[in-house]
Amino acid sequence: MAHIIGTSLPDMPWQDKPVNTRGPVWRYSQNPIIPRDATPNSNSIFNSAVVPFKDGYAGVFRCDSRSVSMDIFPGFSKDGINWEISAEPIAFGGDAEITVREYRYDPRVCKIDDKYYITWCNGAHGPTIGMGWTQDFKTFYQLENAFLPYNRNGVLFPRKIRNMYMMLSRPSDTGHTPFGDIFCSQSPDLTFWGKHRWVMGTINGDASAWQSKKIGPGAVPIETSEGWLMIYHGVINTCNGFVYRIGCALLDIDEPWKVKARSRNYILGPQELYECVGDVPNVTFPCAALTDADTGRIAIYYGCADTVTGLAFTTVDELLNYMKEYPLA
Ligand code: BMA
Repeated sequence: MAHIIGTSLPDMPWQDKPVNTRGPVWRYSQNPIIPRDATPNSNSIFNSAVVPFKDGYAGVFRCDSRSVSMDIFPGFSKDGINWEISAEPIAFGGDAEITVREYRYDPRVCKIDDKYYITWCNGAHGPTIGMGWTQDFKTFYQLENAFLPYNRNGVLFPRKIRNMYMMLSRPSDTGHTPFGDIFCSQSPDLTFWGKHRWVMGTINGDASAWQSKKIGPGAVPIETSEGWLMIYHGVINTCNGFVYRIGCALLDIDEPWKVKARSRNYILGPQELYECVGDVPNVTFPCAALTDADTGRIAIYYGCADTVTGLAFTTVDELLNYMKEYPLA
């Protein structure tokens, strides 16, 4: 059996797989866990990231306001399900030339050593990858933007690989990008990024049409005995617009731009009302996962219809077996 390489998290959110579940992922029965109006001025709360913190959890949440501006907000939870989200967005310290805010959205949080690094889509003369860190989710410091515009979906690996920090990302354009592949970049210091390697692209044609338009990394990759388990989003363009689904792939442990397996089928997609109806219909968008190394359990946090936040469950074996059952040849 494959196993997760990481820490124990025995109290993480969990429900057993219901009988008659089709596919490797099942939803939390009380979804959505975060409603659109959980803060005084929020229009929507979605595409957000959580991590274990002290004896509970902390997170960084995308809350669009009722003037429909996009920003990121800290939050805390005892159980990973019920969240207290700050009414005030994160204020970063750091170089004043860097901390200028245009817009900020789709945060990820990645613990490396004793710091929690936040990456997000940062407006800086076009979207790019903003970076910052915190140790307490109260005081935050911003680093240089990782890349030139345009880029979205910067996702760090949770440890150095061959002595380099690594980050997955999806280069893009200024607008609502009609393309997108996943790349892997390296840095010795979290400031200078290079050695940009292509990881994987869209699948044209009929083989796996749900990921035919663009793909982008989602949760922080999960280290397993078989390689890095990457949970990502894939998009198809339909007569009614984009549909965002969730897939998984397995990346080489030392050279994570090399893909060892990838699922032909999506693992989760918009099917429930709260995933299909909202400000942007038909979007499931993963930004985080909690894991328990003892049991192989995985809890995926995902934005639903760009409006609310959902939770879904799987295990490392479910995902690895599904990639074997429905391989992308
Ligand atoms: C992407 C991003 C996401 C969003 C998705 C669907 O380009 O803006 O934040 O969930 O579109 O609208």
